[in-house]
Amino acid sequence: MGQFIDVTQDGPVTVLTINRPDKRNAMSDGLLAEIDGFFQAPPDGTRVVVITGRGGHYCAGLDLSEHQNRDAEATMHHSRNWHAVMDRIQTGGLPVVSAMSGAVIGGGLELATSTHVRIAEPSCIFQLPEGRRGIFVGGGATVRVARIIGPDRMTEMMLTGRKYGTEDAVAMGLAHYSVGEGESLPKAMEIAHQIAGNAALSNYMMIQGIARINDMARSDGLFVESLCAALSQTSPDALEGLAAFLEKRPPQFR
Ligand code: 1HE
Repeated sequence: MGQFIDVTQDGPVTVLTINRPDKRNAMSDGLLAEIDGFFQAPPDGTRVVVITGRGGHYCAGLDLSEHQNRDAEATMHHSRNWHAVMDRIQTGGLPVVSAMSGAVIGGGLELATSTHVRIAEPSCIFQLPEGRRGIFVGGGATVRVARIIGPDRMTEMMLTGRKYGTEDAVAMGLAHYSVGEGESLPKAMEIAHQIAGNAALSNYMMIQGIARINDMARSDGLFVESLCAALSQTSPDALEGLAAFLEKRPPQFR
């Protein structure tokens, strides 16, 4: 619990709810610090995290009322801090599922694309309106959003400031699931529990490995894939997973 986030646990799944509905869950420095604190020390027993927003919006991006007061040096540090927090979410080792409605705008889209499974309701608005605000992205979109939809499409998205709806977002990969109104959190919980049933080391390798390998040269990536395979396939969970399959029973991982 914090001033801007609520945290609840359902077995191995911990739900982080952004709780600034009066500001459409805009990302103030205080909110970013609380999200960072959560991921630095997730509650004991957490195997998967779900992020959602209260009040019909996921996150309306950078808190623009705070942005007005920063000089260039402070803005640079602010952007680098966003990068550190978003990196911690993406490659901290825990799978993170986003249950999204309403605004997934600017920094909200940067947050979403740091998470691994994204579920969108019909009310979702995916937008990068920075050009209309006289600013630029700074929370990692040029890397994460551009790698999902491509730099060409991201340039067009930013130049026009267009709003993509859920079906387009799924087609482009900004979201992975389209669900009905009010269904994103139940679907996120279902998927999160399913992911929590995987071997923890396999999940860790997926979170740590795939995005990093995508940054590497082909030969380096293939070598690191072999290292990931060597570590996971010689773990106790691999013995259990393979035995469970052959014995036609569900696996019991650590
Ligand atoms: C905010 C913010 C915000 C709402 N910072 N206060 N993000 C944006 O450019 C998105 C700006 N927000 C919007 O486009 C709209 O607010 C929404 C489409 C999300 C929702 O519309 P609506 O009609 O439901 O609400 P509203 O009346 O516009 O806003 C309600 C309140 O939330 C209002 O405050 P109030 O005190 O007048 O009640 C708004 O000022 C406040 N609010 N969004 C601050 N973003 C790391 S760099 C990333 C760069 C970016 O993220 S740029 C994109 C920023």
